Amino acid sequence: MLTVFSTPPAWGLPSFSPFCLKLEAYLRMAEIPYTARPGDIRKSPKGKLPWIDDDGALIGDSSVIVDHLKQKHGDRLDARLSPDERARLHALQRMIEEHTYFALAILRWSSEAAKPHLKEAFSPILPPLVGGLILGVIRKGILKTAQAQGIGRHSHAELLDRLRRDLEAISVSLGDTPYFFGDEPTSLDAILYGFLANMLGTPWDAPEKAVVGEFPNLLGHCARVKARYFAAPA
Ligand SMILES: N[C@@H](CCC(=O)N[C@@H](CS)C(=O)NCC(=O)O)C(=O)O
Repeated sequence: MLTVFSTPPAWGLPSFSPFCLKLEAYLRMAEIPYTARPGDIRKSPKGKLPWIDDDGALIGDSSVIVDHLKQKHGDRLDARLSPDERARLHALQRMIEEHTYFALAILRWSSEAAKPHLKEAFSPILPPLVGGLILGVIRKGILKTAQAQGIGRHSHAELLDRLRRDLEAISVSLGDTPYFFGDEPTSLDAILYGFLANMLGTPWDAPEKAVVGEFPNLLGHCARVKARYFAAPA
């Protein structure tokens, strides 16, 4: 049996982490049965969420997990892609996971309006008395890492502009097809869903929501994946 350890459901999403939601989307698209459980990050092999327990094998990092699943079950989503399409998938994945993510994380974790919603979302996985303190430590850690990397030194306006440029590249690449590379989803569609649903699903008036709203085909993509893969429980 495959168990996914992730952030718990919140704000109408199965998980409020883009990487955890990406993994759940991949599993549903590839029709691999799983159970999702809130994860204690201290037990994660890479110290981050998500991780999986697959018949006793503990594996961390959503991309390492997807590679493992491809080895075990076959490459159900990406096998048909040409070398050129694989190159585009790789470049967009790196941009989304290593750049868009950090712009999003800074905007989320530095928002005053987000604070009560993050506290509520984290409450099932944090101890009741010191949960608020731990959340403060997590917030500091994320913002400090972003400062050290460099992206955290931009203003919010600059971050929103960087986010807009990433989304524009994704939007142009998606075009007017239902999914990247055609009529059926690939692993890139799972990644994009994890991020878009998290940007659009925030219960506070997050500025990143309006930026996504500038790209009708991205709104359509998010709605399409949600209707097809997340209408029913796993
Ligand atoms: N490369 C990792 C990134 C995972 C990641 O950054 N997860 C976040 C939640 S969205 C996390 O666990 N953050 C806690 C921390 O950094 O201490 C993956 O693809 O799984």
